[in-house]
Amino acid sequence: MLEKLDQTEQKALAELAHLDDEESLLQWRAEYLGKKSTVTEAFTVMRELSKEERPLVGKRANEVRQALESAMEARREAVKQRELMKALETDKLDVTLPGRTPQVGHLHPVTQTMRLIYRIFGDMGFQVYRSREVETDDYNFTFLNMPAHHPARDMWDTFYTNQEGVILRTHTSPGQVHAMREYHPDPIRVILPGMCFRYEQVSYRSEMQFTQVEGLAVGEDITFGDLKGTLSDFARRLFQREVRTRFRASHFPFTEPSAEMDMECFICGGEGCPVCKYTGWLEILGSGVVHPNVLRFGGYDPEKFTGFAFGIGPERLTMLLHQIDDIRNFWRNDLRFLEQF
Ligand code: FA5
Repeated sequence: MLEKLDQTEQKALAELAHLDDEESLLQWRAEYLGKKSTVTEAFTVMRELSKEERPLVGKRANEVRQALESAMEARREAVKQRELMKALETDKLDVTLPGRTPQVGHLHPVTQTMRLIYRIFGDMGFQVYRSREVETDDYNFTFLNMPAHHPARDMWDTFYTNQEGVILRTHTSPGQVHAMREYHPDPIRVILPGMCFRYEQVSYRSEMQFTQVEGLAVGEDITFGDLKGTLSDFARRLFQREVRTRFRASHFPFTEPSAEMDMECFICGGEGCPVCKYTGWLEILGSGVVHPNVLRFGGYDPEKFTGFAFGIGPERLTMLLHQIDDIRNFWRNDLRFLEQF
């Protein structure tokens, strides 16, 4: 047995010197230190040996086991070091290589138009006033001079929530009353941008979800002339040239008198297309002189104060600015469209 142990030790150590990965090391351990190895066999057969032989074999078997175990640990460490050196050699990081450019997006074309609008009105002294997209029926209609069952409510098809009296706002006008209630009795000059929702037939020029930028000026001696001057100047500043606009008499329950402003349709050059419904003009906003009842709901005395208000459609302006012939493109999320702006 002693001889066999000596031979095994020599053979095992010789083999170990050639192993260079973890898997073959494990196989080696199973073979020379596992259940069927000579070392384990030596401990099993010891019982059958004579009293003299037993301690000798026991001692030798222990020595061999320890020698093999520590040799294996040393080999394992060496293999690990070699692998590390190899990795350092092959996976070298070349910091001089040009980096990969991250894909940065850009602002949505309508957001870009909104920002142009903020800047123009900012220059004219209007502050941005944010107001909520989910509104009460009172703010969206009643305080805008449209009591329950008023037929004018039919102008705006509405999304209702399952909470009584809570709706998605159909226009940014409810913000007028929020602003008035916050600022009264001081004069006001604000724009109120944001999303609006209408349960409407979608078309080339109309979406169910779209933005508006409301404007509101309240003070003493504010007239319809101020409104017209402000909006004409706005159009000039936005398009950076003289553009043809026209004011059409209209009706809104919360303004008196009321008007809509159309702009020459640049999409067809005035010749007529589906966007302008073959009229050569595109409606871009509704406006008027604030109705005395709305001033009263907002906390202002209509004997002393007057005001004007307007609601612009930034999608329509973006269509004119970039000659886009279908409003539905804005929500399609098609990169081929969006990347052009
Ligand atoms: C209103 O919403 C009024 N609140 C505007 C107003 C404000 C009048 C203050 C008086 C005083 P109207 O429904 O016409 O009005 O919409 C105003 C503008 O929003 C339109 O001129 C158009 O540019 C845009 N707009 C309206 N509906 C849609 C739609 N479905 N899709 C895209 N833009 C729309």
